[in-house]
Amino acid sequence: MTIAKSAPLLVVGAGTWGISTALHLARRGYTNVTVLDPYPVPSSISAGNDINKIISSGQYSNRKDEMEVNEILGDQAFKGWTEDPLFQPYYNDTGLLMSACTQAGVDRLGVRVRPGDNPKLKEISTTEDFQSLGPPGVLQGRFPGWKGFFIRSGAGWAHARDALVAAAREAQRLGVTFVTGSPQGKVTSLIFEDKDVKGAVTADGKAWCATQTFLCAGASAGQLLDFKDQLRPTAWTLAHIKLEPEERARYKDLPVIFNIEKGFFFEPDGEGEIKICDEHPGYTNISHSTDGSVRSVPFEKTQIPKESEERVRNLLRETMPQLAERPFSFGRICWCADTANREFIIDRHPSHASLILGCGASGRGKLFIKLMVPSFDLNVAHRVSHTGFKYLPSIGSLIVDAMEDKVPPKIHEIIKWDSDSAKDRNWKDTLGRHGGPNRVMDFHEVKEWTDLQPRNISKL
Ligand code: FAD
Ligand code: FSA
Repeated sequence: MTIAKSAPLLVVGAGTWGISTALHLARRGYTNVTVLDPYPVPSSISAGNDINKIISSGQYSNRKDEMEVNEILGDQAFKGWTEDPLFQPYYNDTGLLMSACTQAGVDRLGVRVRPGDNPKLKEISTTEDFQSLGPPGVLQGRFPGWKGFFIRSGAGWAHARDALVAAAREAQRLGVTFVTGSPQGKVTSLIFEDKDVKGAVTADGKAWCATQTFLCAGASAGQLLDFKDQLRPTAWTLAHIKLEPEERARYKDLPVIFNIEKGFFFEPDGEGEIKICDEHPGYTNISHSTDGSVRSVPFEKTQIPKESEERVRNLLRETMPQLAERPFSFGRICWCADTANREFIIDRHPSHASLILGCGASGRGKLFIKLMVPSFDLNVAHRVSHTGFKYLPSIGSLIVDAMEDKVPPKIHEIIKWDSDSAKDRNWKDTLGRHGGPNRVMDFHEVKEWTDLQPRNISKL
């Protein structure tokens, strides 16, 4: 399908993938692009609106088709962080510890490394090994039962919020119009007409007619289109601890510490805040409709469950006990959209020809990684997760390829609309994740929440 460069194009959602889409449309010379979002950029409900996100390079599967696709997408993204002048300033190549504790966890541990000898990879097992990954006196914990690998370079973190805003500003400079805030940017429905989608209507009643519409609304996408159970909004939590001014320099250059059963944390940001996430299979907010259908409904909250606070503090007790009892300076829940097989959905809708989907950024998980670290006896296949922020520099290009009908067939096969994959979906599937109670939790079960000071993260 040939789309005129001046055709009206509409992007629903100015989050991670919507901004990337707008940027790449503009870079390819499309001159009439509008992006709608109920919140000013960076949206307070965007999963990407965060001080930092893990960035890691490619990972390798033992299934040739998936391995190839993963390498291509991973390489494109990493190239963006390291070579695109727009994104380079936000990437920090600090290194990344990938670790686990139980045998099941270790068996699930995926390391983005080619089988065989990799000089960037170091096996870590003793308390002293773990402690020496950080600057002196920072990782004071005993790391009880931890095992892992340190990826020395080619992995680290990006300042997520700043990178998002920089990409949106660049898209704007190249001519993209952002209509944000509610009601004017809040899409209430797509315009379904003649079996197609002809744009979207916003909460102020305005109809935005478009030649092509991109749905990039993250965990909220399912409120605008029937995904045939392909999306399950699932939430995780994050908390911040603010260091004292005199402590900040000491914690700088801490690599990303990630235990796939317990959680992860980063070096402090410019304001001296350390972000910590607990890891688990996630929280849903399930509601049952009278017609028997089941859905998980996202909501906004700048608090976290008390049980989550306890998991974060436990992670700190094992790694940086000196911070374990400090008050949190911020916390929130953060929603992703999990597909049934954890593959992305980047495709032209099969029955609405002018609708392009950029959804399901939950994680490329059908990847089976062969680890060749002899002492761990991991010479077998494992599933890992690979979530969507790290693709910010490049994913929009693939989404625009979907509009231009030029996604290479081998990639299309893996990221296509695939409602069969969600048939009789198990809404409780952990999708290969570990941690917490090792089951998908639901917010209806949460009895107690933190009482943290709210903060407006939608304004810079
Ligand atoms: P979002 O960024 O959430 O964007 C969706 C947008 O749609 C928002 O701006 C929202 O305001 C907008 N929207 C909603 N409703 C409407 C509407 N009605 N009309 C118009 N617009 C609407 N990934 C990594 O790569 N590395 C990490 O370290 C990492 N850590 C994570 C930690 C946590 C706690 C969580 C929850 C996720 C993490 N991820 C990470 C995953 C990553 O953040 C997401 O995969 C990615 O940001 C999703 O991008 P998106 O564009 O699909 O959704
Ligand atoms: O490897 C990574 O990029 C980690 S993404 C962080 C995370 O919190 C996951 O650990 C979690 O399982 C979920 O996918 C949300 O993102």
